[in-house]
Amino acid sequence: MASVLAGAAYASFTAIGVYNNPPGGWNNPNALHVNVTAQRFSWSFNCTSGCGVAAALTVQHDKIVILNITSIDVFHSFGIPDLRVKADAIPGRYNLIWFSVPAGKCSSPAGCRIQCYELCGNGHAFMIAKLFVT
Ligand SMILES: [Cu+2]
Repeated sequence: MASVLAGAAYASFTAIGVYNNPPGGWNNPNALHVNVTAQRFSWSFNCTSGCGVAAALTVQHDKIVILNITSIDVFHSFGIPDLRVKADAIPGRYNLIWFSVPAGKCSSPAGCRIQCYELCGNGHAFMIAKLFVT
């Protein structure tokens, strides 16, 4: 029993370590840095290298992508279910999260779905964007 719990604890803390430590650190100059802004009922993406337009984020396979997420109105939550990525989008706060898309994920022309996970008003269900991978 104790070894099961110890195994679960080890796996949990290992996973937290991965989430908290992107390869190369949060200021990795080789990563794609994207400012993500939530507002009722849309997402907008702003990249240093021009990767985004409203409602679509385009990244390369295996690229480290670092998102800096905020909101300009109410609480939202940014999520990419296929990549198990999620972070709150809160006015006045900036939450960092990172991911990279492994080969074979999100590569169909339809891309992957980005959606809001915080009930934010009557358009919440339609607060959807797309992740495209090249
Ligand atoms: Cu919402």
